[in-house]
Amino acid sequence: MTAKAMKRVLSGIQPTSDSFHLGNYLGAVKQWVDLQDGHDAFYCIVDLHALTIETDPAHFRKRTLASAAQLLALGISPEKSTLFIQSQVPQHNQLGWIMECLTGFGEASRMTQFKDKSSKSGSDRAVVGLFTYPMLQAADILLYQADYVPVGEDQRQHIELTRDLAQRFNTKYGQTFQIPDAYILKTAAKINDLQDATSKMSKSSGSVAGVIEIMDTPESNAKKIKSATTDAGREVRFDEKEKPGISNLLTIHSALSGQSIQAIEKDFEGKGYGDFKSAVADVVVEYFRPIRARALELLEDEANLLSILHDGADKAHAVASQTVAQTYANLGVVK
Ligand code: ATP
Ligand code: LTN
Repeated sequence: MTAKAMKRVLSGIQPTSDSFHLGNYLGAVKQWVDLQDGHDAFYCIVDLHALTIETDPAHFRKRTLASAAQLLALGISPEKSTLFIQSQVPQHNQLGWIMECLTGFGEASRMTQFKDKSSKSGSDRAVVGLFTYPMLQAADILLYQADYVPVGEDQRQHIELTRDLAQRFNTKYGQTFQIPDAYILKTAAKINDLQDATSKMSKSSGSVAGVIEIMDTPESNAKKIKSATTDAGREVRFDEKEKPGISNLLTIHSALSGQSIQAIEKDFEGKGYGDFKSAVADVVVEYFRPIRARALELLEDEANLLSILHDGADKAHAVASQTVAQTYANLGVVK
């Protein structure tokens, strides 16, 4: 199938930590890898979005490159997908501004991610970039005329806003943007914290022991799984209400081993939590061992990594510059 005949997919991930965690992979990146086949896929490391959180420059650079290396090691193929760094395509900022001029103040104030994040840092300390974050995200998507945006449920509201903005622009200034659909898999695993199985695994949760990082050593990850809090009783059974800890581990095992939850429950009939946790640790460690090694290898050869990203940025630029040119023309911007 030619790129033209394929539906276009776009998604982004923030380079806000040294390593992606298991939730990022099973909830997001795994879908990206699957969608590469049969779609014209654009995947973006959204470093400008990550600037809404204060970081030091050395960390920022390292994390951006580490994100790229991990995406490649996890299976994003530069032959199939366009993988690039957002800041290398300045059209994101250009269209971001247009989106800001189209968004109502009240509309932006209703974004729940903004409300959550700004209340966490205290509204006096929150930066304006956090408020305009969804408009930059809308630009990321609309620049590429994306048909589908694979994201987690938490991003649904931002995709709705993006659709509203695209429709508003098209109505006022003439057909310019494809209206994108959120692509949210019900079956995409939501992974919880190993120490607190009722809250999601998250880089900002603060609980280091509850988060499985892809770039962490096999020993450390095995230890974390073996010390995961489990529940009352001894039966390995999927029951999110009564047994959130065991259910979370069953979800992880099943997603990585490809075995059904029922089959795993059956394997552990009559065995205790200890045996089960050792088996989950093995599955996780063996799954990520070659991926971590590949990511470290990619990071060793920075010139090669940068060349992949520059090629991606060139391809992205070709599409994005056309969209901005059309947008400016429709707005009556003098050329
Ligand atoms: P933060 O803690 O800063 O909110 P995060 O760890 O939640 O960060 P994001 O960068 O917000 O990660 O998310 C990247 C992608 O990973 C999103 O598509 C999100 O839906 C997905 N994701 C994040 N955490 C999980 C999780 N625990 N389970 C499933 N998917 C997740
Ligand atoms: N806001 C998203 C990251 C993101 C994104 C995008 C996702 C930025 N731009 C464009 C999809 C499409 C997040 O926090 N996960």
